[in-house]
Amino acid sequence: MRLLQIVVLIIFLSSSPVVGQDSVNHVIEVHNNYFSEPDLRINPGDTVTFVWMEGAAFHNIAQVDSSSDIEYNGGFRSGDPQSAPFSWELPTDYTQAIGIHYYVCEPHIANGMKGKIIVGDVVDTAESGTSLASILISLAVIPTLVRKRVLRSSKPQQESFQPY
Ligand SMILES: [Cu+2]
Repeated sequence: MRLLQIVVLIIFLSSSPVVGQDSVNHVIEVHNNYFSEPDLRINPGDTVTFVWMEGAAFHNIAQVDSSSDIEYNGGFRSGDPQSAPFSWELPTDYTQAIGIHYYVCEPHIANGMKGKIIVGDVVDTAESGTSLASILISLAVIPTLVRKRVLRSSKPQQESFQPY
């Protein structure tokens, strides 16, 4: 009977919802020919709302395949270009999809009006220059750490001897 109670308790605990981090509501301001957060990193489950700021005219958000792409090829799109006041929330399909989502403003991509939303703990290849450097540094440090540990573990155990 005691065992049954324990099993029931374990099942109850494992089925109770895990308390994760609170989701964050991000706002990307749409200005004339730029986005306020062109490199936004979010956690899956956060929300992203684009808000057309006062005076912002004739903009939209259209997903593209890469940072250098300029043409919508399916995916999310806010619709035809709009002027303030207007807002558009990125569908949850995308805010929960781990990866890098690139987008442009179709009328103003020639002016460089574009951005990206990085969902989750994804390494952005465009930033891999710094990442590569940090990997190389870690690789250089590891042998030193290993050597220290080996030396420490091969020392005689007399350190633990405590004479009274
Ligand atoms: Cu625009």
